[in-house]
Amino acid sequence: MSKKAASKKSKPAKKKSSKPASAAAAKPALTESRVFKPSAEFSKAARISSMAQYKKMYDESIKHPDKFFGREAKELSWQKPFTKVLEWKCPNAKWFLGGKLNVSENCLDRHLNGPRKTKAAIIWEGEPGEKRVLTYQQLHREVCRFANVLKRNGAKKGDRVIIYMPMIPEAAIAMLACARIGVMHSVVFGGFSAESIKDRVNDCQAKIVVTADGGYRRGAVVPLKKNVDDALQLGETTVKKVIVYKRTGQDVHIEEGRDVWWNRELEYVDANCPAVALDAEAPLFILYTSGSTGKPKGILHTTGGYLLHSYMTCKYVFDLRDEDVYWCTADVGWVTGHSYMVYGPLALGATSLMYEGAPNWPENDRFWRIIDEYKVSVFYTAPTAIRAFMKWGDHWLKKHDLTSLRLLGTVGEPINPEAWMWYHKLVGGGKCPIVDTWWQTETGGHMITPIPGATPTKPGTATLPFFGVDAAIVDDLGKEVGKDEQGKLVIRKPWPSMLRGIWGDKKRYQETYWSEFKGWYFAGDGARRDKDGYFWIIGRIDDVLNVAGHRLGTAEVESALVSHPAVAESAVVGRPDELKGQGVVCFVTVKEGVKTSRELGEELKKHVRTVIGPVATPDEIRFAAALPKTRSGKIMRRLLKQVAAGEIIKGDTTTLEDINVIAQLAASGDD
Ligand code: 7RM
Repeated sequence: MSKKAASKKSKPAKKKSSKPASAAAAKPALTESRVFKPSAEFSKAARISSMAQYKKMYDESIKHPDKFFGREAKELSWQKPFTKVLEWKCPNAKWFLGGKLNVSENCLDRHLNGPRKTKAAIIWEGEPGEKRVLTYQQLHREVCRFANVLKRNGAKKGDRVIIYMPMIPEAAIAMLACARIGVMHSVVFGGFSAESIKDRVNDCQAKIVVTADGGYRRGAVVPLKKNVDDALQLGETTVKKVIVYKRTGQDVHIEEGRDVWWNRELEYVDANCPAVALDAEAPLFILYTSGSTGKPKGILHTTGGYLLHSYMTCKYVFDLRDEDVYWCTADVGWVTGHSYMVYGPLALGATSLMYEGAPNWPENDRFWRIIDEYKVSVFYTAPTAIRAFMKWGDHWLKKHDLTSLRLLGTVGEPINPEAWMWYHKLVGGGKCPIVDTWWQTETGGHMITPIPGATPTKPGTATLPFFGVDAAIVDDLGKEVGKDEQGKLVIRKPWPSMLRGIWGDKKRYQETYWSEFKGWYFAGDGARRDKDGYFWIIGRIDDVLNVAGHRLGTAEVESALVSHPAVAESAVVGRPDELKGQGVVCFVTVKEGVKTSRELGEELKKHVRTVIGPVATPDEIRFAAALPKTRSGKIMRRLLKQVAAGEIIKGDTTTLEDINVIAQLAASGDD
């Protein structure tokens, strides 16, 4: 990067030739010439304040990972020091061997010996408007008490607990309580349905479910407890206890002998609960994420490496300080909520803001209102939210003072340069660095990201790899592609917070991530690098959609559709969507004798919502007489994508069994 191309005041150095893409799905702007350097003021105060410093640290992290990570890991609190940093037998990594520690102790107890004791750990606002602040001391107490409630209800080291909660502090309390006693949690997003809960409960053989009566979302009440009841009625279950937090006060069914009230249980326990010394490789949590089959994968993360990486990235990427009010808008049900609302910020002793509800409740300015009121200084959100804010109009922001912001972040999908510029100018007032962080449920934390006091940024690129991350873009044979050429994104070395497996499925772990290229992690994303070596993530190259920053397997939606009695076969594809990045289009063939209609289309949408949850709601159902298939019977998704996007069919169709079906599909839009 030439010095000339970057101005000090964080203004575009050159304005020409930057054609912002209008939709998120547009190709990355490799011609992007706008470069934004962090201001001298920001750099000076930052932990890493120059590219030279970043490069030096990066080189060490790659060449001498033992030394680099061994040193960083000493900043955590160890009950027994580790004796070896890494043992790598692909695909199995062990970090910090011999070491013992506890994640909850690192997030809580160790902050109680100094001024952080009375500092806000969690600032919370409910959707209806209630406010709560939990200091580190208070959070510690609540976590200890709830850990004792878990024990009282039979939780033992190594057990699995499902957490299905609204965005209230008790979600974080439940997670930390599990971590404290060596119980694994699996948080299920509150927008998932009974059926999804059941699948996850059964897959991980959970003993306890922690939930609430309900939660608030866009003025309505989400019937969480009812969904749990329904889930547990769907066949045999391993669940012995359901612990229910009273959030909304609505009527719920209480199953004698199985269900207990969180609030009542607290009366039976005290606030003493030692943090169990756990092996650095002890499992911490399972989080389910979509893959290219109908069955979500239970991604397994362990203790020491995961904690170190979430801690380190909060330190270097968000450059979090004691004075910051940090807000990550992700739900706790996604990995971002795990690493960047709970574990990372608390391990660093930061103040983490948590908001329960929707960004447009009661009005479109709720987020700006919160930033203004709490003087949020570091703000982390998703491109899909930014595009929605853009659409709602600038006047919503202008009513509020956003000058407390000093750093902005994005995650979840590629950000289109137009949205990046809007975020930079209108939210950041032109002065805040933006960290566009590429990572995955599997990676546990940031992998490709700017370092805010060092890396010059360009709208639309996640820029350069984080410490220890040996990222490359390769062709199908594993050869690195040239500048500006598209290829597959791989990681060639193990990193501390990498997934340790797929729960109960060693084979799938090996096949999904480590078989495409021997010895390397295959991320499932396509990408390119520009002349400065910056990574431009293009998006998934497998059958996984990214709808409003949420991962969704096309096969999951397909299996939900075929579970409806009217459906014979279905194929689900994504189509570019201005707001959500991708929309869900379902091609459906019905069974003999079934009549297609707009009503049936609506019914199928509702059916998918019921089976998977509102996140998976199809945008469009298109009925077809047949689906286009190759001679070997494979559905030709490439063609369907083009049909769904309204493009003219191009490319090779010679392997099509029945070319006529294409013409019929193109004309079949039902709504
Ligand atoms: C954290 C998270 C992972 C997938 C990943 C990408 C996409 C995430 C970015 C991004 C471009 C980014 N976990 N993705 N961040 N694409 N730029 N900054 O999102 O497991 O739910 O999704 O999301 O395709 O593979 S996730």
